[in-house]
Amino acid sequence: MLEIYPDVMAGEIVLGALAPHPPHLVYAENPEQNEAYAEGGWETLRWGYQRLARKLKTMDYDAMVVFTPHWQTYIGTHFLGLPHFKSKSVDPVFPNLFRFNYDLTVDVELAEAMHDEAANSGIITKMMRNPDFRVDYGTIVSCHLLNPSWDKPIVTISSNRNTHYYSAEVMNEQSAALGRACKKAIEESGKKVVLVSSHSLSHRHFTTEAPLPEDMSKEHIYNHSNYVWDMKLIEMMREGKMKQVVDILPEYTEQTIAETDAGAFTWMMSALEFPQYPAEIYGYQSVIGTGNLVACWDPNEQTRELVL
Ligand code: 2X7
Ligand code: FE2
Repeated sequence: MLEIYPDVMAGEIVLGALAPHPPHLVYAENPEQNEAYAEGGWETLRWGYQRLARKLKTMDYDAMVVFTPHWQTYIGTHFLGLPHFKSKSVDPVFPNLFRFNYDLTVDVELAEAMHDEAANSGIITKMMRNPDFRVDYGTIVSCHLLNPSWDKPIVTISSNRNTHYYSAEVMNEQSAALGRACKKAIEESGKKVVLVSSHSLSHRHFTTEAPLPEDMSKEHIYNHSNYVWDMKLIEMMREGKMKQVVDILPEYTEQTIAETDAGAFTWMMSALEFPQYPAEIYGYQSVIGTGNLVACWDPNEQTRELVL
């Protein structure tokens, strides 16, 4: 006789996105939430983002989980833990470009589930319950460009500064463990989740700004070495060699001062179980000298595309 089991809804990661957050990209889009005005700029990245945002609109998901380098915590990993945050986010380095009025919702249930699973696996964690907490611009830029209508709840995860306190190797281990814990929590939550790794690739940047920041005749990668490293990584992403990419991240991070120092990329790759399928590449461009890639990993073979 057939046994009937209750229909358990398994949660899943439906997409992982690499979503760089130079505030320049939001500035160049002129959304109503931002106070500054631009004459455009950085179209290669912005058009790539727009295409990825259209893909996301066709997908069924419950929440976006963003790991950001610009919420830096020195004791443990923190998770946004209140349902609503509203304030003005001002980029400390580029206040001329980014003064963004945000009003966002958080999936607190999912944040708590990831927090608890990470804590159970021995990671030091904390929920952020301060209603006056100002959400970092990394979260806001990546979420705005992936989902300009802000119609999905988010969760932000902080960057525990292991690279700087210990080493890039320790960061790789810690963020891989966090990725495993988040994956388990998502599966048990029954929710469909998009992961967002919010950062640039190579990250040396110019220390002076062009008189008109969006003057594209002044924009170029900081140096050729950074460019070659970025291209090597992208080639490996196309080939589906994500375990190998994560293995060389400590060296890459040191050579290019990459923003992979924050742990976000390792976290996302670990949660996706180090994809062996090709990444979807949406665009690469420099912003004030840094190397930036918009890409995603789609675990569903039916919807995975060759974009560029
Ligand atoms: O945070 C950033 C960044 N990652 C890259 C370029 C410019 C500004 O801000
Ligand atoms: Fe950054």
